[in-house]
Amino acid sequence: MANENHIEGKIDKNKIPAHIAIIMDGNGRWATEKGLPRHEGHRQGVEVVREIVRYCSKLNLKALTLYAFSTENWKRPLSEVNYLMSLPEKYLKEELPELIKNKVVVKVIGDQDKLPDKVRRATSEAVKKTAENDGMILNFAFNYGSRAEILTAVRKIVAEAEKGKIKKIDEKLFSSYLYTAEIPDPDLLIRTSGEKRISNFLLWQIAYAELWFTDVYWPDFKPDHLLEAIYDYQSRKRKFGKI
Ligand code: V0D
Repeated sequence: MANENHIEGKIDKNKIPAHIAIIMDGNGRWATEKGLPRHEGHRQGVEVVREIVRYCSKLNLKALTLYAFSTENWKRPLSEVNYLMSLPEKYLKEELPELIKNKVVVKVIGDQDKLPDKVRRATSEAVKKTAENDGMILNFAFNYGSRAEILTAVRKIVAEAEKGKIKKIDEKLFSSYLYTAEIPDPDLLIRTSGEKRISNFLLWQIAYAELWFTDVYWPDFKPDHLLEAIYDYQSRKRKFGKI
């Protein structure tokens, strides 16, 4: 890591948020404003995923969750959906060896049943090959929707309760039925590209998260922007402590 970086020196390395979640928005707009087809924005978006994953792994985050594809994204033109579906394989083909070297644990949350077989095979291979690692959890939200996740959990809990298998329904039990069961809740949620919405992302899990929004489009997002968000997170936490 280069150390002339001004913002880097202001960060308290002992108070890095354990889990950062990112809504990677603005790829299409980035491309359109440059007169490029939308898929060029997605292509550049993958490069940024690479860079940010490496950087977070070096910062010793416990978990990084990236919102890659929502259940609403199927409504996009077929050509764009098809291009998006090629990205997990492309990313994993190029990055899996390095992820393994860095002890990263790859996870995927969302409804994987409705994904093309080819894509599911690629992601489940990565999940399997990294499951025993002990480094950062890299969690891709892929065909993910938070309300559907909550309803799926409710249905499972009701089914098991009817069989008399559940004693007490509390927050801990409920959390254990979500896709994110093994992952601590996010401390910091970042959304790029100026929209100030949650868009059905991790509704239960962000109950206590700090929210950080930037106008920067995802393809222009740099490690320095991440540090800016972490710096802001740390100064908000300090204010809380002083009450
Ligand atoms: C495009 C910007 C990595 C957002 C980032 C299918 C939109 C790049 C993945 C990925 C996407 C997903 C699962 C996995 C490994 C990698 C990815 C999609 C889009 C949607 F196991 N980037 N990426 N998936 N974009």
